[in-house]
Amino acid sequence: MKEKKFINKKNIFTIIICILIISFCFIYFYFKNINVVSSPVSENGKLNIVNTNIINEHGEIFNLKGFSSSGIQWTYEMLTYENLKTLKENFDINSFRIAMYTDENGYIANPNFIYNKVCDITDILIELDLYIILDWHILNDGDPNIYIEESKEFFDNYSNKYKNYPNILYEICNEPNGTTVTWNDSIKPYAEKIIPIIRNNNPNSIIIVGTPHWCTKFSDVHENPLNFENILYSCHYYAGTYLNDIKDNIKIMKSKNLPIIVTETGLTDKTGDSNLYFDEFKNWIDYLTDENISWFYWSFSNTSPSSSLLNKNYKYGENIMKYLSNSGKYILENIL
Ligand code: IDC
Repeated sequence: MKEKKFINKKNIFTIIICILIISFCFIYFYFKNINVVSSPVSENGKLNIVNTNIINEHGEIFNLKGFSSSGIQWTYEMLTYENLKTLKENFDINSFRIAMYTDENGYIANPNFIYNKVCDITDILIELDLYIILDWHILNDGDPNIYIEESKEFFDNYSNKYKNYPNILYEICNEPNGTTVTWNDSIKPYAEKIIPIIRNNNPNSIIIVGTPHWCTKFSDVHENPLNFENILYSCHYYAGTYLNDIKDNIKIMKSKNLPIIVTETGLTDKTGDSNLYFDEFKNWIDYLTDENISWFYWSFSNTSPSSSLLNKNYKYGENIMKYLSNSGKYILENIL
């Protein structure tokens, strides 16, 4: 009887198919586990505002999405290269907002210390190729004119130092508030003094201006807008604090060619520490995405129990992904 050869045509074919399948599986699982690291600033360059959109240097619509820090006077130790890199890679953000409080032991109390911290964090974010919002975070000091001299000095120094980097957007007053703090008499005149100082160093930079009543009221703004190019008006929205007319107001702003950016939004109510309002938040983010409105989640911190991305057990130096709060997990799984 003729012995059957093991190496016949049929077997060779089967062996080749097996090798191909094994190689394919290997390549697939190898690359699946590697985060594809994005390069937002290298790819999109200097941003500009055209009508109500942010446009990249190729003329395409570009939306910023990222996290805001909490007050850096409390959280600078967690704003390290490692943590911000982990954040970028796992959440696929293209930007980060540095919240530099004026009051509450922030810039006004320790200008040199805080300025150096801001520069350290800015340098890290530049290295990570992220866009950066530098936020002059007024809050208890509801009128931006209270510290206008400090603001002039700060923005002159900072915009001069970083004038060659397309990464930076300047937010000149976080949340103006208080019954006497109006758009026409307080915020607009303040902006008209600060904007030329920044533009003198960095002529085409994007500047973000806070709006009255903690960035929720726009009627005076669209009656009397700023007369500068490349301006974004800031709107803040927290899912548990119902603002029924917010979308109507944004629509009016857009119809007058006044662009909006959401430099703070959160899953909680405006206290930053309440139940989480998942459905409301998801609807809001879907709306912002449809409308091409950029947004920043408040906040990358472990300071405020429910809105913070990390829970309070997080210790500096540990891997942030092990300490995601319920908010952090929700954002990771459902939003970004
Ligand atoms: C909160 C911080 C909290 C801090 C408090 C007071 O989460 O740790 O104690 O400020 O400084 C804002 C503000 C922002 C608030 C946030 C949540 O811009 O500073 O942060 N919020 O309350 N506007 C609406 C909500």
